[in-house]
Amino acid sequence: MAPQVTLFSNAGVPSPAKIAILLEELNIEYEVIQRSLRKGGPDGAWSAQFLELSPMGKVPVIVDHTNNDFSVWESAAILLYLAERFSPDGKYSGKTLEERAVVSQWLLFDASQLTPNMSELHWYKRRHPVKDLDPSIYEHYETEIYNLWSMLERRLDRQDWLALDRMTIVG
Ligand SMILES: N[C@@H](CCC(=O)N[C@@H](CS)C(=O)NCC(=O)O)C(=O)O
Repeated sequence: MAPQVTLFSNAGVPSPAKIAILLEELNIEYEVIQRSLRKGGPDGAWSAQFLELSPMGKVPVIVDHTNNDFSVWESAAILLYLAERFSPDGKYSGKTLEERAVVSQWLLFDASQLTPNMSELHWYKRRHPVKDLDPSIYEHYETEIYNLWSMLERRLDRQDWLALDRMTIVG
């Protein structure tokens, strides 16, 4: 069967997995196309053709073949789009104003707090360690991340799913 959705991804990075989990949950027929990050050429994320789909030259990006090849980049926006398009009853994105507010709250918490702090620490500590960097730089990110994960632990001590009483786009 022709795929309903194409997911542009890269096997070595985490963000596209969030999209693949939702595509599976929604039972959407999809294909995954790998893009080489920080490279031009036919398979590169910096090729002129890919930059038309993803102006930052990053993954994930989706193309919805059931909607005139409409494309979306930025994982939080992709999650919202897929949930609203393929599950319009609001099961995954919230059925009421209040449910949608709680889902948005955790979605934005991830996009603005959790993932950026973890990415920065990963970048400087694992991928590009700076010799003799003041340890307080690492400590700043480690403390911040510890506090954010503690907050998630406290939430998940009280309920099975992060946002609502069921799985949503934020888990
Ligand atoms: N906020 C974006 C981040 C996208 C992003 O940074 N993707 C990484 C992989 S997880 C990437 O493509 N990195 C390549 C680069 O920075 O050039 C999202 O959530 O979609």
